[in-house]
Amino acid sequence: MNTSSSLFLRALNGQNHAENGLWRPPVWLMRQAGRYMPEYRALRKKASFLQMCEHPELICEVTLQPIQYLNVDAAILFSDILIVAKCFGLELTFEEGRGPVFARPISSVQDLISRPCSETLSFVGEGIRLLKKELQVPLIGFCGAPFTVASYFIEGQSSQTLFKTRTWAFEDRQSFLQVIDKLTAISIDYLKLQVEAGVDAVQVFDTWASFLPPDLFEACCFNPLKKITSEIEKLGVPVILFGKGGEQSALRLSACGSTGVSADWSASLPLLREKIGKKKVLQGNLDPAILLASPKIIEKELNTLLDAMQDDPAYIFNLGHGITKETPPEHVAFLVKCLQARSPTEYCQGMKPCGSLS
Ligand code: 1CP
Repeated sequence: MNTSSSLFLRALNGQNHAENGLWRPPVWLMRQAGRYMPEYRALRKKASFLQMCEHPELICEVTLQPIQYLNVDAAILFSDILIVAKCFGLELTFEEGRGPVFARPISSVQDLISRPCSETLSFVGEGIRLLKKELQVPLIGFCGAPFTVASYFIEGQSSQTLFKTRTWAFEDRQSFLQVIDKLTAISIDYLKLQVEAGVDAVQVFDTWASFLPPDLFEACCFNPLKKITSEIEKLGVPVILFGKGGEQSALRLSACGSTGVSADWSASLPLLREKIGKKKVLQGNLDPAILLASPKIIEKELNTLLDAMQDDPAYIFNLGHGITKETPPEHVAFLVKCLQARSPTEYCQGMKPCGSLS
């Protein structure tokens, strides 16, 4: 993909400069494909979430849904961070109202015997190849970071506290780090598969990294993320790291050497810009709860954020976390249109004026 024709790739290069005095950041949204979209729910009536993740044609179709509906500047592969459970033969289901559930959570490093992604996750590569034929915007690949993925393998489900995970890390650090090492190796293998198939950038989700104290963060998050980032950026593909936990978490992640960092909604992006310096790409961080408010509030909060980041050549607009399933799709479309209306005229053609929904 040609960097100069993509706002997203330009920003990843730190080169999204104003043209004729006009500027807007690129936009894509975490969970831009998902249950808030009626088109997605219609497909989900016919297949389970995991069945959808395992079919190249469905991966392609669902990834394209928000591109067609929202006209965002990048696509993110439709999949899940827990799909790597397949490499270890772990039995995973997604249950209504409960989320991911592992039949047998892991309790020792011996529970993790891996097979290469080329054998277990080839459908992801096929999905990416189909997408690259269809897409006019860059495609973002992704994986979960070793610590965040380990927490689901160990807890067996979503957890507010990660007590089992943290206790293991304290009680037997050596075997815990072996688990992290295995997941680091599979993350690199999996991202390489995605890069070979054609993704233009990669986001690594370390959603729960901020749960760890500094020394464990260094061993379980910083070191593996640094390794994953350097292996992937060596291939010429930029990496963005995401974690919850405000500025402190974003600052910790920014030290791992990636091109970009994505902050959750509790961080101040201007403050982060000041602390991190001009070079690092910053992404985020509108509170997804704002999308449940009225269009008037959405426009006001969006403009506050954009005014604060005005003319930043290395800024990518996103939410501070994924779109929730309760979000009205027309609010999401409204957000994207308001943002694009700040742009050079070529992006504004055919748009209704902002506020037309309020
Ligand atoms: O239809 C359904 O029932 C499934 C809902 C759903 C969807 C659409 C889940 C279940 N995952 C996804 C897609 C998904 N997940 C993407 C696709 C690309 C996109 O459009 O953004 C991505 C990037 C993810 C990443 C993901 N999955 C993360 C990291 C980001 C985050 O949310 O913090 C995590 C932690 C997961 C695990 C997961 N997948 C799904 C659920 C309910 C959960 C648990 C979340 C939790 O514990 O809070």
